[in-house]
Amino acid sequence: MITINKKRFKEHFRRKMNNLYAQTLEEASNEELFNVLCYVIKDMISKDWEGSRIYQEKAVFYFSIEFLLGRQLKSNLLNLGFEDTIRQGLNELGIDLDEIVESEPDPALGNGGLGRLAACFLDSMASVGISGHGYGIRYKYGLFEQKFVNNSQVEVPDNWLINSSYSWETVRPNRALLVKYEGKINMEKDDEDNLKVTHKDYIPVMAMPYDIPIIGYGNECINTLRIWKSEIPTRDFGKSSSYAKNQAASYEDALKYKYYAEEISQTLYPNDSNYAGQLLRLKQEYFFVSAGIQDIFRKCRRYKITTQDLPNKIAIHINDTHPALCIPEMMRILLDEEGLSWDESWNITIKVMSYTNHTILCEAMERWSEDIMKKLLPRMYMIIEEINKRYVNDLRKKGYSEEKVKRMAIMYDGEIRMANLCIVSSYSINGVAQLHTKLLKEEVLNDFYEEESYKFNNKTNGIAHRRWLISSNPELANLITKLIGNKWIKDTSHLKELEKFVDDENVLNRLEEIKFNNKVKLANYIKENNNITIDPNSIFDVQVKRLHAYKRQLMNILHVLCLYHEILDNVDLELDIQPRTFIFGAKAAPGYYLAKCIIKLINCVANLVNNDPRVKGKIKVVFIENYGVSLAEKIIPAANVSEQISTTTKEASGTSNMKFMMNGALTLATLDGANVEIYQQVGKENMFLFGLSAKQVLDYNKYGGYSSKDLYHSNKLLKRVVDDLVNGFIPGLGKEGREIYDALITYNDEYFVLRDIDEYADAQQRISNLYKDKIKWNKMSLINIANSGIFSSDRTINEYIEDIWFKGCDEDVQNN
Ligand code: 26M
Repeated sequence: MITINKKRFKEHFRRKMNNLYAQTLEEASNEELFNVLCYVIKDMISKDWEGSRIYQEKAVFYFSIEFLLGRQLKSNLLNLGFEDTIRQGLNELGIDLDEIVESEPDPALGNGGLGRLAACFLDSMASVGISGHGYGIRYKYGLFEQKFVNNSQVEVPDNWLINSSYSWETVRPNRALLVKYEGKINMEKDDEDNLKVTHKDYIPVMAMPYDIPIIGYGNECINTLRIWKSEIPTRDFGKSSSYAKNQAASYEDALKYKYYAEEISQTLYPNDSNYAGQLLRLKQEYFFVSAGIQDIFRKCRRYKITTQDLPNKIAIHINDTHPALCIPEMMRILLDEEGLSWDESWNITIKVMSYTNHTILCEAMERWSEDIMKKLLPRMYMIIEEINKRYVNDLRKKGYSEEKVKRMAIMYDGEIRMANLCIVSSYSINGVAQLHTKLLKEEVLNDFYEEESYKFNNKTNGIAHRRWLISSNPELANLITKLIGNKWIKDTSHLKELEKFVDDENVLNRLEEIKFNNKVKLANYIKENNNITIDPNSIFDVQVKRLHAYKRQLMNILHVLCLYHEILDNVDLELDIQPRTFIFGAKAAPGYYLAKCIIKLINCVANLVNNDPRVKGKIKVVFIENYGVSLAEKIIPAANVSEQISTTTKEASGTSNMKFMMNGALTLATLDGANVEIYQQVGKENMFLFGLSAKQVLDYNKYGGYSSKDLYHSNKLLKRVVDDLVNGFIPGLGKEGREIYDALITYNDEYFVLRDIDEYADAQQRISNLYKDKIKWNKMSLINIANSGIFSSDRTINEYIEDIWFKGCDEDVQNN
């Protein structure tokens, strides 16, 4: 256990300030204070943070093109158990820890769900105590900062490395590696008749590793997130002829080359659903994959692990298809560098790789043009081609129809299908919630499921409860510990014991009070940042997530418009409406026009409703700018209602649904993604369900039969709000209204907004009615918290460990 002593901490802190900045504490800015604190903590953990544990047991390497870490200070202090001592120590030095916490940059090296999940998994791998490490990219610019200008989204670059470094990271120039692009592949027989593969005339790019410590909760486990920065090679990596050639190039060529190299880790792609096929993206994918796989082999050589023993010593996890090139890259090293045969290499690779699918949206499936692959990564191309050839041969031997072979092939019609590559080459394929996995098995990947059903399994997502409950909602965490002790922190299944208090009015009142306090804090933030006054006594109804048509923020705002009409229609009657604040937070991919139109619509409706005196503040709409991890930590603890309203079948899992539940919000949901598991935990009487079933959606998609126009013409209230989009009723909304109108009416409402909105409105009405009965509401809230334990990512990670990583490939089953 790492221990801390207040007196020594204070001395250490002063000394570090002097070492780093040659100044006194009084002269330091908050950013400098943060940096100093960060370095002091790194000093304290440095003994425990070294690689020696690797290979004592099996090590897991989690490859992800995104890690949405969020701020680390609070979470590190919590996991180390240092928070109280450091808070006091700093206090005695005249420094407020909370101010330092707010000066930490928030590394936004991810888009949303997938990247945040990777960060929660790192926390849990360290906290359950396995040697589990992340490999990713150190983007110079993370996800853009969002600003609203004239109600529309404007993207500003996220310059998170403004001081060119990040205090948690340690750069390791000695461990830089070379990644090779383009060039030619030479195959020659050597004197002993062995095939020798060499890569000639390639463009070398250096991968520079930056390590971030990942600290486990209450144990000595400190793992590493290694993210790579791309640079021109600054030293000779062995016999790199191309490097020498580039040294001799003209000044202009040297600049071009510098740009070529540095561009690779420059920016995170801000897409989270649409595959676009840009060359630079493929460069990024190979960049961190090649560096990571080479790094793993280097470690294995250092610890004298034989290639045959690899499957017993390491597990490589592919987070969505973005790191799929792990497969051919591992094959390349085994074949070309280790000199193994194809069969030997394949048998090792397939026992090491596991893959998670995160989406069934067709447009998100990665496919790379064969021509691009051949030119940029010629050796990867050859290996994929060989994997495909052998696989397709096997399928044909089994007598499958050409139709079926076509569907299952890795390469087809000039394209490489990365999901197919992952499925064929991994021993485990998992979905991220029960329904999602079922859809993979029965619909999207059915051919593969019929072929190798033993590979498929479900791992319902989870969240780092230490960050999402203990750090972000300390009052609630303290209440829980006061009621049931602290066992739940290590094992969240103990939360169930809270159910004992379901009839305890003191506890219920305290729960309400804590929620109210969190709402006041959020209201203050919104006042300061948006200059909108909101009433903490109103229902805080929250939808925060990426903006996408399938997530149906549109249905939410159209319902707000319905309420607005209702108020105006009855302006003299003083309707007994439960006051509500509708809170939105969402970034749209910069190229996703419809999503941007919906952002503008929400902002315009907010202006209209918030400034109409006839509304008398009964409903308010707030769109919080620049939603991200740090904001989520402020918003989620303050929510009464959690909006999880995606078109059934479209949201693979969702994870904010779990965060809200754990913080005592009640869920308003379709039976989609992990909402199904929430329903299994609390029953329909403790949440608000509505909307089409999965089967209904699948049937509409297969057989047709849905007409949004018919609904629009037959439902007056619906027609009225849809017409509002185009008749000038919403000031400031221009052509964007038409775009949305067309999506709903002209293009037959792909996501069934109009089909579900009536039932949605009913569910909203039930919420309003229930909120009047505070005791009942608080009981439901308590039941939700008590049953949220299974959504800890510790549970998820333990399942990955048991069923996938440490179990490995079950050969007997495979041979059946
Ligand atoms: C692909 C190609 C080019 C550029 C970007 C991408 C891309 C980036 C991120 C595609 C998808 C990306 O993320 C998808 C995602 O976040 N999926 C979400 O994963 C969560 C964790 O499993 C689930 O909870 C969500 O339901 C799912 O939408």
